[in-house]
Amino acid sequence: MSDEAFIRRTFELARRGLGTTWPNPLVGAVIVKNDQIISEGFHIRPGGPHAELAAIEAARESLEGSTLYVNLEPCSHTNKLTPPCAQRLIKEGIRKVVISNLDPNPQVNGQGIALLRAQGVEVVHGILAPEGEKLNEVFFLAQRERRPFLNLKVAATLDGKMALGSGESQWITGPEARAHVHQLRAQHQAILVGGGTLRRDNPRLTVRTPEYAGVQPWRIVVSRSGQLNVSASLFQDAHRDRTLVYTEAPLSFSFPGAQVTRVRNLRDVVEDLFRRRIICVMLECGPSLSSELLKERLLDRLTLYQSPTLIGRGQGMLDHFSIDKLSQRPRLTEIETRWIGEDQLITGRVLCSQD
Ligand code: AOF
Ligand code: ZN
Repeated sequence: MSDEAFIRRTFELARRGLGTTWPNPLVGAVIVKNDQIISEGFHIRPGGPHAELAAIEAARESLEGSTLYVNLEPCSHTNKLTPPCAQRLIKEGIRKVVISNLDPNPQVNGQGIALLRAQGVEVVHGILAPEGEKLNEVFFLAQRERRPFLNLKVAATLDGKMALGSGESQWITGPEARAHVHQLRAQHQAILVGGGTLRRDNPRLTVRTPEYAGVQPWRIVVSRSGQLNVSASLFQDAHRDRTLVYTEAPLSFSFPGAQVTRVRNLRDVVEDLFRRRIICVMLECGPSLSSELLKERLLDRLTLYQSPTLIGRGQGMLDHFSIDKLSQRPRLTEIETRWIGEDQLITGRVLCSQD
């Protein structure tokens, strides 16, 4: 098998950690001897073994002279409980390490590779690097921009409407798309809504899909007025310790202080989320908050469930966003589409214009 094929396998393994590794990256590793995979591993959760260590520990034979494939540069930082992976690979007698991406984490960032090379380990990197970057788009953006990655999820009609003028919005998309949203929730570290959505829909923002039983992302409410309903599910249900509130004016009721933060703007919100090590956020907010986030250039991905129906006059998904020239249009890149029941899922990275 080629280097590309083994690296592709590390991507597959890494993806098994999707939803549980945050704020850590998705990492898979395979160990190869005589062109055969002798062991595999992946990172499952923060505090747990890194992918390389999981693969080493799963091996049933000596690793002397073997090659390790891993999608992210092995770590070299020492301010933690377990020794850095690079040192461990050297100790095991691994002769060659093949990597997709360098680790942008300033504590690693090339030093893992330097450590391996200094000890005579052959290192190759950059294999399928664009695919590796895509797999870890959240981790890479968070490391580089010191803020969380925001994925806006919208259910809208062909003419871009999320609701009637009256506010009625249940349901725009079919049952398959709605089930898919629950899987998507489980893959994110947090789900964010605005105060308006909370008052109108009283959403639970729970994951209700059997294969993700036990997974509960953080729930985040962003409000200007602080006028929220204390009886809302997010403040009362069994997961209320997983609810965070960001508000400009004081909150209208009392809620544990560590979960309530006064902010001046959306930049303050994302800064605080990053400080709390929350880096992968799904937005389920309405047109005004979505529009404001787009204006602030804080939308990183759009995940649109598009129903093959029309509403005409109603609430557009970005009704409060506007531009002066067509050249200023934000654009989706790296688009993927597929059908989910009767609806089409369209997702891509949001690229804001330089104008
Ligand atoms: C992972 N899993 O498989 C690899 C990582 O907090 P720590 O000590 O677990 O270190 C996390 C950092 O280690 C992470 O930000 C990344 O830079 C590096 N590599 N992390 O969680 C892994 N290989
Ligand atoms: Zn490591």
